[in-house]
Amino acid sequence: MNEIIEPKVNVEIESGNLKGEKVIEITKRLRDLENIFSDEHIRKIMEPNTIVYEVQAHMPVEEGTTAGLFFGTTIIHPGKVGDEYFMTKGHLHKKSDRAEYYWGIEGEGMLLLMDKDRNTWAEKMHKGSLHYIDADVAHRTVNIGDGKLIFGACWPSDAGHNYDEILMNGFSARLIEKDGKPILVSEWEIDK
Ligand code: PAN
Ligand code: ZN
Repeated sequence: MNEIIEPKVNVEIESGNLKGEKVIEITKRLRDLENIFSDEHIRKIMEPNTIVYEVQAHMPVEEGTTAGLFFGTTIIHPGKVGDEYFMTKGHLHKKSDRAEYYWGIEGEGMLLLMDKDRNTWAEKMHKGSLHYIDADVAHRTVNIGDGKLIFGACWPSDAGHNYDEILMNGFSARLIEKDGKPILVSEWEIDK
């Protein structure tokens, strides 16, 4: 039967906000982010309910399905733990041959990338920036601005997330604010 139907889900282009079927929402607060920031002592004395980031994702197929795609929006709130900017946990994909696209929607940020040899570098994120994240490259996003950082993402539905590797060994560099500016500092240079 020939039929013309409404889309089942809509993305508000200006904000990345997703509305419709099969959209999930995740909120990460300071209390959920143990051992992510360099200064655990400061994180623990901050208000634990502070929202660090929120994710919405349109998941039309079950996680793990081959040949499907997921589409998501992440909002990182402005803030710092000590001199380290609010950021995502960061991960590798469980399937090491699965890549991903990110694109900037609003705000100012950095995409922290780390390859298998633990070389870490950062790409600037802003409205309209496009980032191809190669397979087997760890990725984390950092809000370096005064307002929200919002970005979109699209990744294969069978990519999966490996958080353990980053929780155990971290990235080899962190983005911190020094003299009012973001700098990328190697882990061994950070005073604990
Ligand atoms: C993104 C991330 C999202 C949140 O959708 O999952 O920005 O970051 P964490 O997953 O590191 O908490 C993505 O990269 N999906 O694969
Ligand atoms: Zn990813």
